[in-house]
Amino acid sequence: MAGSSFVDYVKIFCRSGNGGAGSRHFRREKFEPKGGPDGGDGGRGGHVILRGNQNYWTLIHLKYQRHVIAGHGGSGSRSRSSGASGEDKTIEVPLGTVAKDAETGEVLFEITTHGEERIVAQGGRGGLGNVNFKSSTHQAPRYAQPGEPSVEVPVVLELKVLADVGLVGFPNAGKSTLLAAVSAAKPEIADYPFTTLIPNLGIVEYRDYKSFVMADIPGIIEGAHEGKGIGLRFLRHIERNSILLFMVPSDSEDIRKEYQILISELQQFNPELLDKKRLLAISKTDFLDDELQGELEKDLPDVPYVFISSVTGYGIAQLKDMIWKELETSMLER
Ligand SMILES: Nc1nc2c(ncn2[C@@H]2O[C@H](COP(=O)(O)OP(=O)(O)OP(=O)(O)O)[C@@H](O)[C@H]2O)c(=O)[nH]1
Ligand SMILES: [Mg+2]
Repeated sequence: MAGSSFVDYVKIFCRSGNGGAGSRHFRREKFEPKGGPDGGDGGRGGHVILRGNQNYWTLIHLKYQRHVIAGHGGSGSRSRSSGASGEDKTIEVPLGTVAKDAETGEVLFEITTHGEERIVAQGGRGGLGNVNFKSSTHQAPRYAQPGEPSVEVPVVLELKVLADVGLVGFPNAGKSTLLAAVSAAKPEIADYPFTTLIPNLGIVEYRDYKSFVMADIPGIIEGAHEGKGIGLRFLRHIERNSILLFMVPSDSEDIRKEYQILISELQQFNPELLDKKRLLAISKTDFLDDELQGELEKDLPDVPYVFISSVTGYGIAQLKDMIWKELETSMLER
């Protein structure tokens, strides 16, 4: 199935490394039998780090990665030598990954930019060697600090798709067909509801090498906010989309009403969704003549709209222009 590798939730047990112990060494050399303390510091324990990587789109590469364990810091040693730092472990994640404490559900942070690094499990600090504790009154300290212990952090990583345009519509509205028509994505398309069970993303090429990401999500039905159908689980994927493209087929009994139902589902799920720019595409217009289109236009909701057919290509260029114009405006507003 196209996109069956879409993994948007993983649980990983992370453990940082212990800090290395400080050393209690005393210098003993041939002509200096009481050379004083020279024990170096222990090395820092390794961190477990999350790093944003724009080349990843899902969490599939982490699906079987249940444990990530960083290295322990080395002990300090003679001649003020510090112990080696423990090896850090870095987990690469797609942009839009939210890290939560797996036990409390508390959001730890979110990765939104390429190269951004956040520590999930902090490595233990290395202990100070005895050389640090020497003072005028205490010339020969026989103690050094132990390293700090490691920490264990079970985390849940959740992906919110960072698309520019999210497709919102009832099942069968033609969302996947549109995505397939404008991008290289190959979502499954069929003449029955709920063909799409997991989101599909596609890159839409626009003029002059510009492009944007379109997210095709499973159809939303009346009552989705109460958990009906499968829309609810994926509604969170459109929380981050900067534009919502509503799709209602031209043969719908009542375009305005269908649009209102979609709006009300989104609003009941999360009212902030309605702060986004909205566009309406009336889909499957390949059998529509001008007269019928004129009739439909008389009773459309108050939102910028375009008539399209993903089969003949009718209105697709105009749709892309509209999307790009809105994206440009929202980028300027940011
Ligand atoms: N004639 C015509 N048929 C279309 C058009 N777009 C989609 N269809 C048909 O409508 C049916 C549903 O299309 P999909 O793209 O799978 O619809 P969807 O919105 O992704 O549906 P779900 O994944 O179930 O939510 C398929 O049989 C498509 O071939 C169009 O522009 N013209
Ligand atoms: Mg679909």
